[in-house]
Parts: sequence; structure tokens; C-alpha cells
Amino acid sequence: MARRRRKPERRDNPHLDESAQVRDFYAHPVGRDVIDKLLLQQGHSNRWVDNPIVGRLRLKTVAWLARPFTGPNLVTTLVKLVNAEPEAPDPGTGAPEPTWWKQAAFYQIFPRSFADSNGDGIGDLGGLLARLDYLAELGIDCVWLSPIYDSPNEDGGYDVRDYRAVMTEMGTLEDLDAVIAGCHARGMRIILDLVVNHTSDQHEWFQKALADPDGPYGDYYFLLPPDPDDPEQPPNNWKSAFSGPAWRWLPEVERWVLHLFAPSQPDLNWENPRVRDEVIDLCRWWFDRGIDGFRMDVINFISKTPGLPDGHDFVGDMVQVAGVEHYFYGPRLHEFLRELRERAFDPPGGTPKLMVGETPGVGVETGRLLTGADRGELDLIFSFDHLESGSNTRYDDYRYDLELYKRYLIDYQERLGSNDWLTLFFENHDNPRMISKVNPDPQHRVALGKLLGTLLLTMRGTPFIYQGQELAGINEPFESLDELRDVESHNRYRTLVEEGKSEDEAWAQVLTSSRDHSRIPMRWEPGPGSGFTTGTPWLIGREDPGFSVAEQEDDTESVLSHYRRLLALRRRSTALRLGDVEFVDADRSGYFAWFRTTGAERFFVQLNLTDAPLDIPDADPAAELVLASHGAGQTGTLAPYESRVYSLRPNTPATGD
Ligand code: TEU
Ligand code: CA
Repeated sequence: MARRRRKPERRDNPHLDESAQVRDFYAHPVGRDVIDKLLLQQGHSNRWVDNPIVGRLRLKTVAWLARPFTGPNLVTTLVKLVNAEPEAPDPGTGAPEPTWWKQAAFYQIFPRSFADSNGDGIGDLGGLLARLDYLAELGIDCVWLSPIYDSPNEDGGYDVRDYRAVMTEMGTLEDLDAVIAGCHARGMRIILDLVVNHTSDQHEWFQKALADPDGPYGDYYFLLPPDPDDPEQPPNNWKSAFSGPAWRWLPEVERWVLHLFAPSQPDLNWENPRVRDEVIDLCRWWFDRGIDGFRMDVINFISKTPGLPDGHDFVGDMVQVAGVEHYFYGPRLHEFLRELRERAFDPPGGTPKLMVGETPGVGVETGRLLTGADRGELDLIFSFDHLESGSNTRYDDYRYDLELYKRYLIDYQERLGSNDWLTLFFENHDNPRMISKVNPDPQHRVALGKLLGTLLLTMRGTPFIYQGQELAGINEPFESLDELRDVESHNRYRTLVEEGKSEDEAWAQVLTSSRDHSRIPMRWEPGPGSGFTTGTPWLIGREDPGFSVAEQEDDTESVLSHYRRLLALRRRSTALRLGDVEFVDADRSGYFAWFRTTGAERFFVQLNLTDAPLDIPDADPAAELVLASHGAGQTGTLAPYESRVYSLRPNTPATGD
């Protein structure tokens, strides 16, 4: 692979002050992402900024107008944030470099829920090894395993006790070696999950820090002494993503410790070069064991504003977590990522390892600054803006509007240059199932499952399938909090009740948003245990007749068969992997259609995003229907959630108009 260009020294964005206009702010990559996020959360389109009156407003006028709603200093906070990023993304020239990871179809496994080999009810590496053929036959190119490291499991393994050991219930390092070799033998790659924004409080570094907070390990974390005038008050107003303050009092050492997630997940202090050396060492150690890269957990959170100042209240209310502007896109983030790449992932003379960043809160432009091919930072990111619809977040009970995802994708694709690439996903181990969010009516389940698969695997970008998505998995009808295992759900329930919600209201909210919907055991076969375990599963999963692997495998009309056909088509079609995307009739509501084209190949994809029949222009008579959710379908109409993929000769139009 060609070496990356060294990042040129440049200062692309003008420095802004409060006499600048809204449009100057919006022209800045950070400003653009902030405004887009704000508008998205209010349910407005970003066309709003094109309004000349709005665009010419001075920031100080906005500050004055908005002050009654936002409190003082919001604009000052945002201007500071924007000026901290002097660089703009470079669009690049020519075609994107055809790296393997742009062309691969990924499959995320939550190992605890995938396959249990010894009947203890917990998925393990032996179970996974026995199911690798399933993944290879499905047509997967790269597997991503959620954490398998030694962990007290207070956050589904995202609380690591020992980065170089495998969780006892999952097996041994040798079992993991067998999984790595098993993937490679089947022509698949494998990446692991790197969780280094924080460790478990049972990690030896934290234990050593507790034993001697003034010794070398004290500085591995953010251990802060209390304010003598107000010892009960945490060092700042930051909140944890899992409810409550981001600070835990440690009576044994009389210090506060920062935890952006659970109290048992203290944040690592990346300002300390020894912490960065440790991370680099452990990455190299895993690369020596043969893995092909990492998905990097909340990697955009690793750099925090020095001094850890208070977050702005309005920003905190907006994203429901105070403090984020001090670590979503911190001052040394680029530097830390480049160091990781140069010293661990992509050292001179080696084979570059994949860096997929999980980056909550990062938008398109800041995403491009983290992944551009010229940047030497990440390869790909998971951005989450599309999982929040209008003013709704994951925690609200609402219907997800696919029209919103369509507009998001069109806007995203149009802003990318040849230096940029995007991930495609709508499920993972942190989110409820997409079918349930879009339309829980069982009569649409199969069509919707196929539609989502078609979208994921024929759109431009790198697709990530989450386990069970290929079976049209839906949310689990949990009956009570006792059935849930997730720390986030339990904390959230407690907080909602403390805030005065009734138990029923709190339960309703937790039920819609629980991460456990995606963590229930994989359904391999019909019947009790679902072929996942012969024992009692660690998390309940009811029977779901008709939707197991065994039942769908032999049914050519199943969602699983549809995914297999899609993956096979994608694998043999350069246009579907790397081709340009050109949207058609984008203003036709409920309709999503596009071409994918390379020199010799051209495809046309049509989707009905709604639960009603949709009139459409006729396809070119020369177009050959190569993959469809409803067979040949009806001319001039798409059935509810119908999806079709046509093959065309290049340079022919697809529609009659
Ligand atoms: O998640 C990061 C995170 O912030 C999510 O909770 C996010 O807010 C949510 O998914 C948005 O819908 C990562 C892991 O994926 C998650 O499982 C861990 O609990 C968390 O980091 C801490 O490691
Ligand atoms: Ca087991």
C-alpha cells in the first residue's frame, strides 16, 4: 500500500471572533458540525443557514437574541471550540484508493451472546469458532469482536481488567488464536475492540494508583484532590454518559476520580506519555498475535481540555451530558491519533492495521478531519447523527423516519471527496433494533429487514452488519427490569425515578432504549435455548418462531437468504463496492433511488421507505432486475418497503422520464 503523504503544515480556517457572521461560523468545519447537530436536534434542515438574514447575523447578535434560552457565554464557548481547530479537510483528487477496508463487508459479534459451547449460558470463543463457517458462507470479509478481555463485566466487557488476557468465561488466549487463524483460513479478517479511553477500576494500573496516588500510576488517571472550601463538590459539572456526575469519590485516598462512563470505568489520562506508551505496547502485542486492526471505543474522548473546566449548561442540556465540549473533539486528539498510527498501527515497513474509531458526537466535517487519507489519523469512524431522528434520541419512544436517514446519507455523500470514506450501519450492541424503531408492525418485518439490508449493502461506503440483523432481529419484549442486565438501563431507571417519573414511565423509557435488545442470544435454531446454549442464557431471549438461522437458511424468501445474495452480488461487483453514487429523484418523498457506477458496471437501486404502495417512474426496459425483495414486483409501483436492484449497461438512463 502506498505510504500516506505527510500532513502539510497549514492553517486553513480564519480565526473567528464574535463580530463574525453566522455564515462564517458555518463555513468552519467544527462550526458546521455544531450547527448541523443543533438543527438536527431541533428537527430543522440545514437549509435554514442559507437564509441570507440568518447567515449574515453577527455572532454577538445571536448571543444577545439567544441569551434568554441558552444562558450567558454560549457563543463564547462555541467560538473557542471552533478556533481550536485551525485545519480544514482536503477533498483530495482522483478516485479513492481502493483499500481492502473500503471493499469489505464487516460483521460485528457480541461474543457473550453469539454461541455458547459449554452450556454455562455465556457465549464463548469455542462457540464462535464453531460458527465461523456460518460467517464465511454469509459472505463476510471482516469480523469485529466486541471485547473478549478479562473484565469484571460491569459494562459488557467495556471495562477491561487485563488487556492481554481473555475473559475466563470466554476461553483462553489459545482459543482466541484459533479464532484468528480460523478467520484467516476462511479468507476473513478480524479486528478486536480497543477500549482505552478508560479501564476497569480493577485494572492493575488503577489498583496501583489507589495504593500510591502520588506515585507513577496516580497520573495514569484523573485523580483530583477535593476543594478545601467545598470538599463535597466534584471538581467540575461533567456528567457520566450512564447518568449522574462524572466523578466518584475515593475515600481511601481522599481524591475524586473522573469517569465519563460507569463509576467503575475511570478515564485514562492521555496527557501522560506513559499511558500512551502502554496503549501502543498493547496494540503491538495484539498485532503480533495476528489481528488486522481495532474498532476503537469512544476514541474521540481521549483528549480533554486541560484544567477540566465546567461544561456549558445549555450544551449539556442539549446532548443530555454536561461537559462534552471539553472532550468530544479535544485539543490533542489529532496528535494522539497520529502517534498511535505511526508507532503502532502503521509503522514504517509494516502492513497497516485498520483503525475504525467509534466517535459519538463527531459530525461529517470533523469526521473528515479524523479520517482523511492525507491526515494520518483514523481510517473510518462511526458517527451517530443518523441514529437520532429530529428531536428524538435513542431514549425516546418514537418511530424512526427513514426519510431522515435518506437525507442524511445524500448530504454526507455529497460532502465527501476522494480522501474520504464513510461507514454504513444502523445497529450495534448499544442500540435497539432498527426494524422495531422504523415499524414494529409484524406484517412489515420481512420486507423492512430486506430493505435495510439492500440499503446497507448497495449504498456507497463500508457496511457493518450487527449480529442478528441478517435474521431481521427485533426488540425483545422484556417484561421487567429484572430481565435486563445492562448497567446503562439500570442506572437510567434509577435516575428517572429519582427525578420524579413514575415507575411505569421510567420502565417505558428504559424499555425503548435498552442496549439489551441487541444483546439477547443469537437465534441459531428454533426451540428453547435457540441453539445458543444448552443451559440458561445469561440474558433472556424468547423464542421467535421463523426467525432463526436454521429456519431461514433453507428458505429462499428469507431475510437471511436476501443478505447472502446481496453480499455475493456486492463481492462480485466493483461498482457496488467502489463505484460513484448518484441519487435520483431525491425530492420524491418516501422514495430512495440511486445509481452505482464504475467504467464497466452500473446498478440502479430503488427503495420504498414507507409502509404504503408508492408510484414510481418505470425502470428502463433494458434494465435487468438482479435482486429484489418482492420478486418481479409490479410495474410502476413499489409495494410497502419493497427494494429492487437493477443492473444496467453503463451510460444508459434507468428511468423513463
Ligand atoms: O459507547 C459509547 C457511547 O457513548 C454510547 O453509549 C453512546 O452514547 C450510545 O451508543 C449512543 O447511542 C461505547 C461502547 O460502544 C459501549 O458499549 C460502552 O458502554 C461505552 O463505549 C463505554 O466503553
Ligand atoms: Ca460458555
